Amino acid sequence: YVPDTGPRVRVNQVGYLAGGPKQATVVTDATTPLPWQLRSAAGSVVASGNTVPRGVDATSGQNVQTVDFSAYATKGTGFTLTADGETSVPFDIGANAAYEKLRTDALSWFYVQRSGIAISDAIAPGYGRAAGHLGVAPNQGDTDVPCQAGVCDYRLDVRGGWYDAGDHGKYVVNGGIAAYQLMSTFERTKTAANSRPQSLADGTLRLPEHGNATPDVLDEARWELEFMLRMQVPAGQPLAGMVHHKVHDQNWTGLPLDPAADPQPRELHPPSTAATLNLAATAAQGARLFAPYDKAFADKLLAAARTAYAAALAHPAIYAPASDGNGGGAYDDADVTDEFYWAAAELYISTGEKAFRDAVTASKWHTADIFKPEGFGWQGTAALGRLDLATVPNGLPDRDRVRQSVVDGAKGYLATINANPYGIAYAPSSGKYEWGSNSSVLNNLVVVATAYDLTGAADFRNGVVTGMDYLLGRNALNQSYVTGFGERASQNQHTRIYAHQLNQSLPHPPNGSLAGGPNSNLQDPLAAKLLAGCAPQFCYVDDINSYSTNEIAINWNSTLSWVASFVADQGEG
Ligand code: 9MR
Repeated sequence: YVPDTGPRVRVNQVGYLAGGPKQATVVTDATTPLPWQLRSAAGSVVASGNTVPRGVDATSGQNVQTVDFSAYATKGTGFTLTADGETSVPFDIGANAAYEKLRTDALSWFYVQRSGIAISDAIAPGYGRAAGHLGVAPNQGDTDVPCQAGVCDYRLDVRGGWYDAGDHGKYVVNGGIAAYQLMSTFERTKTAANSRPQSLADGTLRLPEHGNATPDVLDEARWELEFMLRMQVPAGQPLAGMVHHKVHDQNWTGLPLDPAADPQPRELHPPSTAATLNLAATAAQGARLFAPYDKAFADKLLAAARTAYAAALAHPAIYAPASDGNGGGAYDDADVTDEFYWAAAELYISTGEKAFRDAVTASKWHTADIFKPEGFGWQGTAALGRLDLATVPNGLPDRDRVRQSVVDGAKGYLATINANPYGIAYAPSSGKYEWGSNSSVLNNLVVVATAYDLTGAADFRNGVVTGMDYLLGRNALNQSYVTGFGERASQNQHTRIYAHQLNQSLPHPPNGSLAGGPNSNLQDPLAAKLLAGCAPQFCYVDDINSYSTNEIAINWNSTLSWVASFVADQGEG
């Protein structure tokens, strides 16, 4: 299998901010500098220079050179870049509008992933469908769901939330980080100097809650928070206050499958300490953010967060096992000390109470170097607490040190971006890319962006903007990983709903859908067959069957939303 990688000059296929950094990568045999030309849509050369040889890049195995045309700052569309006899796909200069669209599309993506509500074709043209999992035949859930055998003898109404990814499972661990990142996208507008709250206000996204005077991004996060609240074990039951880890089908289903047509029995899986702390953290975060808009909901969130945190303290080591992976993902985690830190941090920020502050400062995560090359994610959440302690006002005695730790972490990621000839913000020490690597790239960019918000130092902002180039086409595959953005964009991601590749009467995933991205471990049969021996950047195929390289997921679109929102806020054309 040899992928079609198109022209050897690799650019951000969406475009560059007029006032931002502008870099490209040339795949070539040449080891000495080559002349390059930037051409306008009309074909005239508007800038030129020489490439910089970068040698053989370990992430791709390619000999590459880089182009820096940052000095050219005139807006326009249809530019091309030529070097070594090859011409790039066309791109824009002055891409702010594209990033505004990316912000809106990436965030509006969550509405069409909603469970338990009919998706309106008027709101999401082409994506209307019946409500999924409201107990209407052939669905068997989620309004009255039993536990797995032997787990509990009550039933719960766990309707709502988002479908996690290409499957119809709903997982509290992963719902947590995704809801957090949507709320954080909003909370950033309260703390970052250059942010634009009006871009996330009521009426900005494609969702049904317009006119309720609540920012749309919070309405979307609330859809998941309400589900997570329903997953909490009721008072009077064993393990009251703990939170069920997940609800999903008894067995895996095939593709495509409309959620409303899923005939599988649904089951509640056991509570876990990790899920309980995901609710504690996000409900505490939500309590402070919803307070101005819906005091009763904010109070309910805070009460649930307190109950959950207390339950987790009482049951600190109930771990979701890796073996529980039939019919849904395991989301296993055998170390929840980082979730304890995150939850304590959110509770402390929202309440100011000493007990939570003491839990924060006593945690090993409070002073640990948490900004590792691998980055944070659903399983490692300490960074979520640290980032909020750094950005959201609070009374921590060592707050300056906390803020400095984020800046120091960001410097590491910035060095990674600058060292890689494709500007990749992710360099795991194993040398291998993991499942959902694109989300790791983005989560690292969140840290760099936060350092910009904390310091105003332009290097950090430029690093984030350059880091986006990789996801939007400046890479070994010449692949934009976001549907609808760029000439050569992913559009066959693994999903039961938008399975156009399998049934052409179904749509492709909506614009703004992020693919999981290259995964060196080739954990699905198609990838294993096609991609054996791949260098990290080549471990990807835009095929619906490759769930380990090409799925969609809520925790991936949430970080895309955060970073797209940050870049859109930079303006600069
Ligand atoms: O994103 C998850 C990744 O970190 C894990 O390595 C992988 C295997 O356990 O699971 C991924 O999450 C999937 C989940 O288990 C089920 N829904 C789809 C998710 C995205 O692929």
